[in-house]
Amino acid sequence: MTEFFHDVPAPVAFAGTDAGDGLAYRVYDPNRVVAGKTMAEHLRIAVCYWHSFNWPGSDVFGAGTFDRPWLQAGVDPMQAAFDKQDAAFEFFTKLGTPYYCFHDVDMAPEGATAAESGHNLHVLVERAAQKQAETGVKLLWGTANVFSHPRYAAGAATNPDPDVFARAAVQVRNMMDATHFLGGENYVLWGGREGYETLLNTRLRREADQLARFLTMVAEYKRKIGFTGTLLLEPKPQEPTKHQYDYDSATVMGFLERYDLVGEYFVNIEVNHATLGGHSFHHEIATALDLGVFGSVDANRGDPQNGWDTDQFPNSVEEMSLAVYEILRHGGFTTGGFNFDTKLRRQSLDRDDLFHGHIGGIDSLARSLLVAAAMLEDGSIERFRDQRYAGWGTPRGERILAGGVDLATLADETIASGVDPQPVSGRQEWLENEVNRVIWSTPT
Ligand code: XLS
Ligand code: NI
Ligand code: NI
Repeated sequence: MTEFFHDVPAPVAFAGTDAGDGLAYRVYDPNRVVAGKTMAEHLRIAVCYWHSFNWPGSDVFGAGTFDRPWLQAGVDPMQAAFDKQDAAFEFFTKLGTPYYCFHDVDMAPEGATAAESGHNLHVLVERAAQKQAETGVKLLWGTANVFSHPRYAAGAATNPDPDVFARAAVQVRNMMDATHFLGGENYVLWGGREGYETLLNTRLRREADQLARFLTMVAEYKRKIGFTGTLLLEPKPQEPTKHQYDYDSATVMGFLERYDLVGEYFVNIEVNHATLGGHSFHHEIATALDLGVFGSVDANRGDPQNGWDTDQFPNSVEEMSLAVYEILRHGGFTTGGFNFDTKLRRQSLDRDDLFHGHIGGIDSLARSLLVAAAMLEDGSIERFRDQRYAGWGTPRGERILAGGVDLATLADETIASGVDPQPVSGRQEWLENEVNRVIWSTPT
């Protein structure tokens, strides 16, 4: 087997912040113990197959720019898929990350019929199992791409045509089988085209009922095959559709409640999708955790000036520290992890650019983990929050919340007692300074 990343020594090692400008981890030391677990156990990093190996660097205005020989026209599709898989596992191994994620069509070429596509997938998945056994790399999640093929232009589960729903069922059934067979820890459904372009041709209630029916069938099939991983929905507000139904974590939770699916599905939150929805990443993480629906993360960020999914490598320690803080505070990931659903920029042509992108992102997460652990240990933010809500822990607060008093009684009692509450500072600037104090003072 010829090496694709032949200029990169294997594997990329931890070299500390004094490392030169070559390929090395400056903060991420997989075996370093932080807050009771190793960095690798906390972060559970995954590399995505699609942007890194199945995307040629094209955009809406131009052709592919990357050096990905298996994507060239005229190569035999199965041989190309084997070469791509070899390069992908070489990359995972050299990067030293424990997990990867893929869609069916990233790994296996689509055939002329559903049966032929299923066969191709089967061949590639058997080969992936072999590669996983050889390298020790594991599958964080699998997913089916039911949004790229023209048949899905009007949605998969939400399509006006039941035959399209049925074709999506074929792909999802096959990918759930594949994920189960490969020991995947989660199964993701991103509703790329489960939304609308115009309300003029759309029946909202019907499409929601169809989506719920599909998700119910998926949850039943999970039990039928004995898959013990987590089912994850990936919220996104728009792109490619004008409006996507799984808009954000709170919308997903409302949908799960409406269709009796609470406990069956959790969310895979993407930094860039949170910001496209007009939220901070911190907001989406805190909301999902508080709603009990948090599952996993796609760590790629957006560009603050662009209104689309730029899928850039995470590099803001402040942004990621606040999210990791909330995750740690709730006990960390269970089956989830940080997937790099990240894209290189179209001008990043060298093979080692793929390493630089991932290494920088992983180091930023590792640094954020150190800061988050220090924030937790320091405790000043939680102390402040506890104090701010302390009134609700008094008998008076508890009586109100427990339903021990009705509106009129409460009003009458309040008038009689002459209660006159005074505004209290929210201390936002002090809290922001506290975060920076920890960021600046945490050693690497
Ligand atoms: C697209 C999504 C997609 C999912 C997997 O914006 O992020 O890549 O993660 O289908
Ligand atoms: Ni995305
Ligand atoms: Ni994603």
